[in-house]
Amino acid sequence: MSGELNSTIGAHTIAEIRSEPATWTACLQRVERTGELRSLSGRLLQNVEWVFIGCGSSFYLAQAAAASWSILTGERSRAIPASEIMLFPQALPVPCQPVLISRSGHTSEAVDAAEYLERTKNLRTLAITCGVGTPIQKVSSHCIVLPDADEKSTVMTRSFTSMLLVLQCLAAVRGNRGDFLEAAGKLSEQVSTRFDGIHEVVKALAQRGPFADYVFLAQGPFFGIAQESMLKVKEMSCSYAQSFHTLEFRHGPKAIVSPETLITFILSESGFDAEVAVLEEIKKLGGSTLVVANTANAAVRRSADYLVELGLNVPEVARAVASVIPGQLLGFYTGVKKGLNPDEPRNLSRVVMLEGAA
Ligand code: F1P
Repeated sequence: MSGELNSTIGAHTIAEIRSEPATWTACLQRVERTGELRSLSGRLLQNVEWVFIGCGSSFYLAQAAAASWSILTGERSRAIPASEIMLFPQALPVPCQPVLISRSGHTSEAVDAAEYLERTKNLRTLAITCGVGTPIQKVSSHCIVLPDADEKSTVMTRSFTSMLLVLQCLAAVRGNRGDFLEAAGKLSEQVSTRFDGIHEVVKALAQRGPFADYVFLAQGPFFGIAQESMLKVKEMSCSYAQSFHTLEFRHGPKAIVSPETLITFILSESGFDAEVAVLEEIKKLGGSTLVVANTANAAVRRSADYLVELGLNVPEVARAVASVIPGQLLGFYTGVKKGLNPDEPRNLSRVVMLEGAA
């Protein structure tokens, strides 16, 4: 029956979403045991721009990682889709420190980009992946492998948050942000205790849908999180979904606001007042709203039709991984409501290999 979850529909995906906090712990324990973040931090380039590269979810992860990198280290950074490296190589800042992100380690655009950077540009790349012994590991000079975060599902959930958290920890090591590292260790427990509350709000919201259009808004390190939330809803529920920087939404996109549009605000603390002003404006225009905030105030409560309050006692940038869970659950439960199986998204495969790739 549409909207009801039987034991097989989406079983892998929901289990992988639920396992996120435990997976973060497993990944952090692994890199702690190997000491690789410390050894890598010293071996990677200084005084150059860091370029985070990926495809799909891994590109949105790159966006969140690049913003986090600059915040935690003070170093310059940007995110580029792997295809751009091949099609517009002149847009790449050289020298730079490239970081390739790929859950599978097989995506041909990512592997080709790594090969090009190593061989043609003579740059030593760092890769992060969940697969063991994959092509990207063979091509890249350095590689962080997180097998605990690998998934059976086509859509990325725990692999996204785990790879992002580990890259943030690498940034924290490099930027001497002991406070971040301490907080990262506490995140799993804090999110575990709040998971059921988040789940309840999002499941109830999905039951009210589906909406004609889903919009995700955020700024700074949360923009990549809005992008990934948008992708989760598209992939798992075949819905029309978009994302924008929150204040950019005023510059044209707000024309689409209506009760049939669900607008999700992922609020930061740094930009809280300015972002809440957009929320209030959109509510007045008649949009349906979901707010994901660490702590809500009266204005947020007035304008949020649905509210997820994370209540995490960690630095702002460490909340990024928790902030994507509502979008993952929204994609999942909207797909189920529409009679789809989120484990088998339409037209998608787990790995994208371009024709002619090995
Ligand atoms: C990730 C990705 C996913 C997407 C799709 C194909 O590739 O592009 O984002 O959901 O199913 O794969 P990668 O991280 O394995 O390179």
